[in-house]
Amino acid sequence: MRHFTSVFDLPDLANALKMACEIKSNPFGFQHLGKNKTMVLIFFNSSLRTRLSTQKAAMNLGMNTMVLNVNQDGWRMESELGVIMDGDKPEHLREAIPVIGRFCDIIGVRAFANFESREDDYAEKILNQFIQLSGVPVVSMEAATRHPLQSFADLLTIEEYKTKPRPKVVLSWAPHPKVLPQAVPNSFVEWMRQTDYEFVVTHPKGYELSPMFMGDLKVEYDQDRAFESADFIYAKNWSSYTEYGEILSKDMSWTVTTEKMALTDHARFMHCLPVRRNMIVTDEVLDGPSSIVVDEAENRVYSAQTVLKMILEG
Ligand code: SN0
Repeated sequence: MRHFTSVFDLPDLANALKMACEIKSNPFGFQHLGKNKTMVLIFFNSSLRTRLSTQKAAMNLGMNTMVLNVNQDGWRMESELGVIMDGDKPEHLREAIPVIGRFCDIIGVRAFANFESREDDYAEKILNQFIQLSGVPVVSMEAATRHPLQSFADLLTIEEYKTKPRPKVVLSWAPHPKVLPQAVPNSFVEWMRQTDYEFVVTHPKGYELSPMFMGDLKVEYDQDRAFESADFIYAKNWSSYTEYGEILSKDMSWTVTTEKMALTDHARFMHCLPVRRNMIVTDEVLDGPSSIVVDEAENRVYSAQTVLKMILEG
């Protein structure tokens, strides 16, 4: 594997999951792979778990890491071609990317959707420039349309907690005060469709995800029906794809509550974090025994480490 931007970059998902479990039980077993290798992590957007877990994963493999927060400590970067650079952006991605590539062996990039144009976001303009211009392997740490390291950790967590071979997993939209990308739900759908789980997506009308991710998957618009006999509730907010970047609803009747969790089959509650308490989910659910959000976050280390190990092994 050279680059990692989606589930389809993994040569074999079942094998990758097996490797993640092995790494989790023996995290320092492959330290030789990263000796004298450097990973640069570039952030165009904020991060807590992705930054720390990816650095930890690289360090577990014996790598060195360097972090650049582009919009805080770097030069502001232009990404459009053919512009007269007379504004507030002194550096162009076309030089910055190959320069960064000369300083390291792997680049991790976080570049969210910027919601100026759906076409540009869904073309993954920033991520693809890194792939084209850096000369080194590139790992997505959440791009405009996907968050594959998160979904890998989510799948690993479900595998650890499932009590039946074919659990019912529900992705539920929930309200949020701000415009959020579709990357996490897109990716979650993409990874769940690679499993044989019973998988249900529920959201209010107008929040349909891109057909590119949903394929022939049907939406259950009744959240209560979707929750019936579920084993895992994966809550997430996203903004509209069809009315791109719009907030169409803040309907608090979609918040995950103890009453809603009671409709499930003792389901576990999952969220990628950071989570808006008492908007997405009540304190009672998040602080209660069904919540596995911290274990889910811990697994970010092992999903990243599996990916980095596969890249280091070529
Ligand atoms: C990001 C998102 O894609 O939804 C990252 C999740 C891993 N989440 C946010 O930006 C949350 C920001 C907020 O204001 O709650």
